[in-house]
Amino acid sequence: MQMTFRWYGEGNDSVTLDQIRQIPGVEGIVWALHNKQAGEIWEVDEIEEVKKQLDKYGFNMDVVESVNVHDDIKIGLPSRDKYIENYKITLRNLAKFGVKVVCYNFMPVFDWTRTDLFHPVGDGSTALYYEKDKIIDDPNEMARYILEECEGYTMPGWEPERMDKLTELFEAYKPVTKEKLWENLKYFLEQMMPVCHECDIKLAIHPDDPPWDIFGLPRLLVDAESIDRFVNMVDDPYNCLTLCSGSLGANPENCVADIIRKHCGRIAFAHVRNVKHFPNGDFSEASHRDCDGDTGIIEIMKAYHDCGFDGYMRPDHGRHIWGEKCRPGYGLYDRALGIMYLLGCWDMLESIEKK
Ligand code: DNO
Repeated sequence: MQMTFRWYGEGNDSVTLDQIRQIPGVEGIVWALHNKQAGEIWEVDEIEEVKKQLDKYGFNMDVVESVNVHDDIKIGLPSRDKYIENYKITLRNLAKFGVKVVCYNFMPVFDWTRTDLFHPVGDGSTALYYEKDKIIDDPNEMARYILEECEGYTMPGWEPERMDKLTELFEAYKPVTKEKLWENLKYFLEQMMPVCHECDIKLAIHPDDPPWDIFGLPRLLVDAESIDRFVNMVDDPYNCLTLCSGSLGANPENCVADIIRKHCGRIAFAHVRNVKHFPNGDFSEASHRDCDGDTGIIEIMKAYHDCGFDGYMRPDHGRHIWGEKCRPGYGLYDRALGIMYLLGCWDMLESIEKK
């Protein structure tokens, strides 16, 4: 397993590479060109610039999160082929710098969705929170709220340019049933696989977060069954998963450790995060410590260890603690604590195995 840490880039993150270097065990930075719109080509000189920054601190740049997929590909419009060609060029450019895994998602319109970005946890910290009843409301309202509450940061998938076109986007997605979306995902993957082989880059889909339909939009990767369908639909070692325990774990019916045991060979990238459920279906994100949530972090780490997982891992969202001002879910302190917890579990499992 290789531990990594997500970083939004110079001038775009409250956390610095110098700080990340001081967290034990971090080998690579999970990065992206966050100024790029979905569908745009990532140019060699832009990638090289990031490489230089990471090299200074001895970090690898093996994992990109994310190269976003243009809505025309998800909707299945004729213009998708142009965007698919751009995606291929981007992969080829990334391969020049040794990138090994590209994370992406296939969620219509929105990326991950929460109703409260700074919800009090009860100990003075705050965390991302999802209140089921708030989601039935107007998505325009939600978008406005998200943009206002981001403390000047743009959330992935909630870029202002896209939010301006929300009504149009919803209209365009109207004919896209769940089955159609599966078909469009298959089309995209079948186009990409030869390039992934050529470039030795694994495409690793992020599950839908939360793992159910929202605002009437279909969502695909939500449970064990849909993950089986995904890996079998394009049965290729380069068609992989970013297994996000917090996304899947938002549904108490999902057993993330079982999914890991079944598909470990197809998990290229592990997001480890803990979620606490409430009886009415709301959930709050929690610290990585197993007993602070319901996701089963220890079982998850055991599953990865038992399966000999040799992919990349990162702590996922953290709480906002010690008064830190940061991108929602992406501060330094709680994610650093998360890493120490995950590495603590891992080192213990290793030492038991060696005895
Ligand atoms: C949330 C992230 C997601 C993820 C994208 C991948 O914090 O895990 O935004 O990066 O869904 O495309």
